[in-house]
Amino acid sequence: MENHTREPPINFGRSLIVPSVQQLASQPLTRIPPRYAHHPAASSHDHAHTLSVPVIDLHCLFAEAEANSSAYSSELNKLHTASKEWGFFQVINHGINESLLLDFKREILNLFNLPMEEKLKLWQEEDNHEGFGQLFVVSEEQKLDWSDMFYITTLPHDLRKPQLFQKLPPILRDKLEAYSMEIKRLAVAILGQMAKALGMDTEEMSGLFQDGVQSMRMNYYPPCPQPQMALGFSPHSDADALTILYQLNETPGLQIRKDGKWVTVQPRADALVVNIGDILEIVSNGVYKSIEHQAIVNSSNERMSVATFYSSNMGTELGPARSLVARHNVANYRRVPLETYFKGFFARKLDGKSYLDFMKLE
Ligand SMILES: O=C(O)CCC(=O)C(=O)O
Repeated sequence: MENHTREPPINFGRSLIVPSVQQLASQPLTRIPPRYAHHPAASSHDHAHTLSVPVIDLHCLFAEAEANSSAYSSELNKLHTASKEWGFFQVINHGINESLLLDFKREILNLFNLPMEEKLKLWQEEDNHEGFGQLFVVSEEQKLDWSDMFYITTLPHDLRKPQLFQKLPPILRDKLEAYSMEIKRLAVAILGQMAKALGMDTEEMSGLFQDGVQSMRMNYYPPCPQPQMALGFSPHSDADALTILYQLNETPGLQIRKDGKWVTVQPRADALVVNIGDILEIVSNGVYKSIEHQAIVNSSNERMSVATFYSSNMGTELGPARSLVARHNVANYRRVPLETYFKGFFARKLDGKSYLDFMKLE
């Protein structure tokens, strides 16, 4: 007889439960509690640079790919340079329907505006970090970020936590489902172009990412009475392959570390922000770089964003692409099962790019 018992979904990690910053910030505060006060000298407000991150026109890239025109080669080259030198870029003409983006945005606003008793039903549990809360909190002494987030694994379906999905407001669930599929399509298409730019076997790239792990992190940064002392999101690089960030309003806050300086990414209503994560740095054998980024806060405006993380298929080994190792005659990173890699990432406090050092070979 067949055994119909379902395996429980993999548990990638947990995070200590912390209070809601949105609720804290709704009180008349003039100072922030000490646990949110980071190093005052680390102010990135005053010295942020105004360089613009590269903008890639995806229509040009996708529509001209077959024709291999000079417009295509020049856009592919722009993508390659942005991925090598910036690790971050904005994409325009991405093909995601504007009404879906607006509907999804409205539902995320509604999610963060639910009454606290409803939010508590969606709060993280002690043994798993999905739901409302903060990630990477491993000690009671650790400084906290001035933000709340809602984290959820969306793909593949068998990694989802059905109890969490069922508790989501139905319209949000529908919009999240549609957005998740669109973002997966976009991520796979961008990775396909990157394979070409890297000189990597395109089938190897599509094989690694056809059924990838996708999760989303919705971020809410309330206004902060001491913005120079606080951080919305501590500096980190992403563990995934490709992150696609939708900045839900026009309040700037995202900063990336470029040549040792913090550069603010100005939100553009017509663009999504894409960044290289540690997995793609490894798969590209170090040609593309994951870049440290952070979010700062301000005293007058709330800010919201949703980051969608896309990684390789479960059950695969993470390591440099074999077609690139053959081309470069060297493997610059070790190989580990993807699951081991993720569990190690979520078990730590976020600390810049330090987790990647463990994967590097001398
Ligand atoms: O809100 C932002 O701009 C940054 C978000 C981010 O880095 C993340 O969710 O990983």
